[in-house]
Amino acid sequence: MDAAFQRKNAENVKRSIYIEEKSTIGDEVTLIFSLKEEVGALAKALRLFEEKGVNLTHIESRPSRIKKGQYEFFIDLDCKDITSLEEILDSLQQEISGTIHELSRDKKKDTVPWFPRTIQDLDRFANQILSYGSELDADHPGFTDAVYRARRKEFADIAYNYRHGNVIPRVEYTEDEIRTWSIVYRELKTLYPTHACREHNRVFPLLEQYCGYREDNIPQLEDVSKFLQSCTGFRLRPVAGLLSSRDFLAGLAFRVFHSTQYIRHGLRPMYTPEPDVCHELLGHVPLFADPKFAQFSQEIGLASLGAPDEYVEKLATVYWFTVEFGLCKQNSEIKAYGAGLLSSFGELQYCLTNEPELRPFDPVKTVDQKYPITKFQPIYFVAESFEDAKEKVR
Ligand code: HBI
Ligand code: NLE
Ligand code: FE
Repeated sequence: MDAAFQRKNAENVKRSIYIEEKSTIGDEVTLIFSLKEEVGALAKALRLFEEKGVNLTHIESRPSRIKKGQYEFFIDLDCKDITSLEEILDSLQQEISGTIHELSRDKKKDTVPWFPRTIQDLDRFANQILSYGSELDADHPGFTDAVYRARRKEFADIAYNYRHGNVIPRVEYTEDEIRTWSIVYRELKTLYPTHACREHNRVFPLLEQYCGYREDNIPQLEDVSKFLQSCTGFRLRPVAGLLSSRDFLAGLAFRVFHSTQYIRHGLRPMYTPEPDVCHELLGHVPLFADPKFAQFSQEIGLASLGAPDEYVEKLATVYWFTVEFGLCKQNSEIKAYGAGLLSSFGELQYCLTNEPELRPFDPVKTVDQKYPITKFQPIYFVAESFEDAKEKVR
């Protein structure tokens, strides 16, 4: 920003004319000004633009709702020369005593990122999957397993074809897949009573009762989604793999949880870096059935809608250290409530040993903490309660 512009800008702010940051010359500018209703007022105003050779590309008028007897003019113009524009704005204000509100001098910069406004809009980004997905990364145990890869593609296709409102297709899981599930289920169930938070332990028996949670059965997303809807209004939506943080968090704003349907490779049941059906159903689902936790999750989602990238990244970090890897205090003990812990019998054990570092959850500090995504976390943040975490994040 050059000094002259900065000065001008400061003056304009004092005169209650709001001018956005200067941008490359040649951009479209949008502004609103209001004029007293009198013969020739608009013509006089427009002449100012004409004199400076500024081309107006759009003009609309409406009666002012705030100032009786005044009209507001909404105009777009092509601004080739920033100094001319400054002079026009000055004249407009001084000679015609109009009030000016400049909306935008740089459309690109001001543009709010697209975000879903309705739950149906979530159909738009279901196909934008990052790194993992049906194309596995080279260090994945399933990378060289052709059968596993083909299977992953089947799951990806279900997700790609899914539209909001559809019944989530049921999947017949193979013997191998059920064997992997059994191992994960059995190991985790022995840890939950001592390692999981009380909310998780409260809901788990209901999932066994109503949703087919059993050692020898992988529950169906459709059944679980219906159950969740009856508890907190959260629903599941099948997804082929990792979504961007922005897309993923946007789902939460509508109480939609994007859920994978495939299962981890049988070679490494203890821990996988990518979400799979064990992670979603055993880690996330029990907590989304809890009203306080559901509210906390939705609020993170709502805050992300239309937010700038840096802001979304911070929210994703909060999400990571709470919803994914959070620990909390319960009756002077520390318990796991993060889904990444509750679905990995390796990390669930590890997180309550002396090995990792524990810090109090404080969004101001937590948002800037870096974290690894393919190994056990070196640092966990401990929340006082979901309520407390929610208040702090707010
Ligand atoms: N995508 N499908 C899916 N599942 C997740 O759990 C997930 C995601 N994208 C990003 C993400 N989680 C978080 O780690 C944050 O970036 C929001
Ligand atoms: N590490 C978790 C697990 O093995 O279940 C998955 C984490 C997904 C973010
Ligand atoms: Fe997760």
